[in-house]
Amino acid sequence: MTLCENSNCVPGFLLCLLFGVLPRVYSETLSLNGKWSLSNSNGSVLLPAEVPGCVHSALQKQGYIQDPYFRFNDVSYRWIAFDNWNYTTTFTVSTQLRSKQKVLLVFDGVDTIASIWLNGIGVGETDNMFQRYAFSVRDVLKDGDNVLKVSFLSPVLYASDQRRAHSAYRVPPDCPPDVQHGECHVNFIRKAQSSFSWDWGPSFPTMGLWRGVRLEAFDVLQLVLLSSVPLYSVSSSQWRVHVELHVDALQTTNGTISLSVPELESELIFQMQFLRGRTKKSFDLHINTSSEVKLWWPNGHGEQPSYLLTVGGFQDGFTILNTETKVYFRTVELVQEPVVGSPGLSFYFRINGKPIFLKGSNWIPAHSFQDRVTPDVLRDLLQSAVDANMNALRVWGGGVYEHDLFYSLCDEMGIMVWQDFMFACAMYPTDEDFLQTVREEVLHQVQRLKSHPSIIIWSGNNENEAALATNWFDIPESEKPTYLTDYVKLYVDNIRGIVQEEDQSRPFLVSSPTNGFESEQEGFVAKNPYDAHYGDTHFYTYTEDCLDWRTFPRTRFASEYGYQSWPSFSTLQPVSIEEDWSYNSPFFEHRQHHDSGNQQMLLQASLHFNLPNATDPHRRFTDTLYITQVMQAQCVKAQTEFYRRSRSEILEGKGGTMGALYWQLNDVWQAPSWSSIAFGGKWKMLHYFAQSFFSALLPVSFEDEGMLFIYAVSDLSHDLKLSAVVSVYDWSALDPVCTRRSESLLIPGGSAAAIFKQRVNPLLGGCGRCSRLTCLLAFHLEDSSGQRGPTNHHFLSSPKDAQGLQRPNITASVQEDKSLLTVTLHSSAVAPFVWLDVGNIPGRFSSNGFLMLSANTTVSFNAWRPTSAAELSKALAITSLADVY
Ligand code: BMA
Repeated sequence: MTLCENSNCVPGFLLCLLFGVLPRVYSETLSLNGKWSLSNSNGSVLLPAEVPGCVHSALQKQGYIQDPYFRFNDVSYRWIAFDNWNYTTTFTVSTQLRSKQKVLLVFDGVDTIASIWLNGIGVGETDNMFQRYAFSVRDVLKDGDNVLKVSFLSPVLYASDQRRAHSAYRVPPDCPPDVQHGECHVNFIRKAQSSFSWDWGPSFPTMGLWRGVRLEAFDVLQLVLLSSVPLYSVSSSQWRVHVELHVDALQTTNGTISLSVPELESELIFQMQFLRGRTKKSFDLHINTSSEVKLWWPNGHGEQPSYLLTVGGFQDGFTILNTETKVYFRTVELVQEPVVGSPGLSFYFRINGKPIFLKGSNWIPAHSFQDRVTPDVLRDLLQSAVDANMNALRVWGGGVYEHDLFYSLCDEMGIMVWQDFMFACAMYPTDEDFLQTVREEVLHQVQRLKSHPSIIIWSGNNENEAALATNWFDIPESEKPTYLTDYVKLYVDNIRGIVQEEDQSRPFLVSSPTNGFESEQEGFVAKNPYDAHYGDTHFYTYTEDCLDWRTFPRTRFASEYGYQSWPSFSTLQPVSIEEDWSYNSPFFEHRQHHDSGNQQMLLQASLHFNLPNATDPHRRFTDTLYITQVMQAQCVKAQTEFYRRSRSEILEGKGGTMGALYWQLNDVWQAPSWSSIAFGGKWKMLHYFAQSFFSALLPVSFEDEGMLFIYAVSDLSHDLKLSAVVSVYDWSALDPVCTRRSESLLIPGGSAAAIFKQRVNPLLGGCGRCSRLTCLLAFHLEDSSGQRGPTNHHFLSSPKDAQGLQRPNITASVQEDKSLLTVTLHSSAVAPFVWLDVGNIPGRFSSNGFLMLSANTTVSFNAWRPTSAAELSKALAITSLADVY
């Protein structure tokens, strides 16, 4: 029964005074985190182990194994995941805790197949890394020592047993490609799919208690979960916060509940009855229409204000519930509607009614051993995303549903999250046991995460629609219906069903890439899920010239694309020895998990750059690492700029691109990959480039049959009158040969338009003795107040053909003023891709990998630990393109 609603009735704190509400201890918690002991199946290994943690981390910490990431250890330590392991701890409980009516043994994450024994009695079993488990144990606890044992089965053997038991038909793929040195049948176990190896990662099938363990004891009732999802009604122009309380009541309990957002003067107080057992109660707290609700915006589009929602519950003068949570207000729509001049449908996100271009990348697990993903690791990576002007990340479906902190940080930083469910690049079984564990996983994750405004979409899987449609696994045509039925059963009937029941506040997409509504029309598996007229696309090519924009799909939304590079020497050095330091070493072969990846990088680089040929082998080696990063940065830049300039154009029915999420942001270990941030946090050249190519205002160039175009791309909310300024430089001189300026043009906020158009030959002809081989272009946008946005450049030929490009003999001096470290560079010539490397001093430069067009440039270094000008100066190495020739 509702006593009153909104602010014109009795506020909660007054209610406390009126009813004389007192806090009473109804619940007790005992953390079981910390030191446990760990043993293998025959008892030959016995050691202390940290919880949360995993077997590999414990073995390394106790000196049983070396760093698993060192050299070939991923293969040397395969045996670990073939054994069964026991985690054991002994604890005592207070009489106060034991006197409670109910005691739960709670595991926030068990990896993965385990049976749980308390004082020798089996209390539960687990089979899903992505669930939370709670077992009732009150009657098993005793005075004195209690012994808790968690027995893990080898995930590799379990997966292969499950595969064997599934005799009716194959569920491919059986095994990963040999080049990945991985384990088989990962699709039969609900565990991070990349933990059995991936094309960027090692095989470490972990086992352990990867999140917290505790006892929760209580009388009367316990709040199991609180969620709050703001919903906006267009018809009444009113917000309401949909609040759900999941309560475990030990007896039927009557109470007075209060919900309030004090800052918005909104409150709801009512009588409530909780029936015995676990129940979910839902309430709508209507927000006063007179209150001005401040909205949550993606990074670059506004602030991320939050409000506090407080929840109280009182019974007979005692507090039975007392908690608070943050609420952020925003709406999200995925717009798929007819497009003028196109046979397809649009595909873009509207946040708070505003169409937003998603700029960002794809997130993979930050470590093979999740216990090492510390708050600092998460914070640094997400801050790096924001610092590169990203507003979105896709949590890819082959890893894990991330830690709570990940999403809280995304909320605070304005990073929109495209959240996949954890299924990737495979078919999956759909027997009842498998479906049941998936249903519980999905329910748990949606309930855990739905209050986060950062999550703007749920997506069923990674590339499984495409895998079926384009037959990755050579499934005979006659057997295809079985797999189609399984596909719909898993992602549509089960996962989508649960998500839509639990969360109406954001869209659900069955797969990525997909044609969205069009895929649904075609029975959820479209003939061509990569169709650029619909939905999102993933696009990879390694052989075609990455600087030729004609090769890119003019898609509605690019959710994956990318090129590999090697990390810097300082990232590789700790996990290798001298004999590994050459591009063709066995170590370099071993670390490369993508077939022919090392050759593809050089092939792509050689299209535009001379490959390093220094006589000193170590120099040639580090130069080669450098050139792979130059190539990757240029390739992803070219493709991203193509997507950004395509936002306002529909050509031959295609375009209107509204998202560019390159593959991939981060790394799981020190290896070649598509990442822009190397393992350990060091920015590759690509990440520095992303700062520019994702900036809110960007000039983009391209040529079409000899015509040079410059587009102004704006993600701003307001219109700007801009002109483009194009300077022609000679490769052999530091001052521009000539400069051209376009007429000024009104560029509406949230659009891209051609601002400069001229044929290249007359442009050069009017500019001294310039030719395509001797000159290059630099350009920027200006309004009446001066330059707006970054300077960009346009090569008129491949840099390897450039005439006049010289070694620039760059000299540097490092200064320290208070705590600000700056590096001043002096160059004698135009220098492309100037790369400053300070080895393993952690931190980043304000700019790096840049084109140096003036004699002097100063950049600052933001150090992530205390350092000095002297240390920096000693470590500093500078490379530019001509230095590697
Ligand atoms: C896509 C991703 C990943 C993979 C990447 C690079 O397929 O979804 O599975 O790592 O491309 O190959």
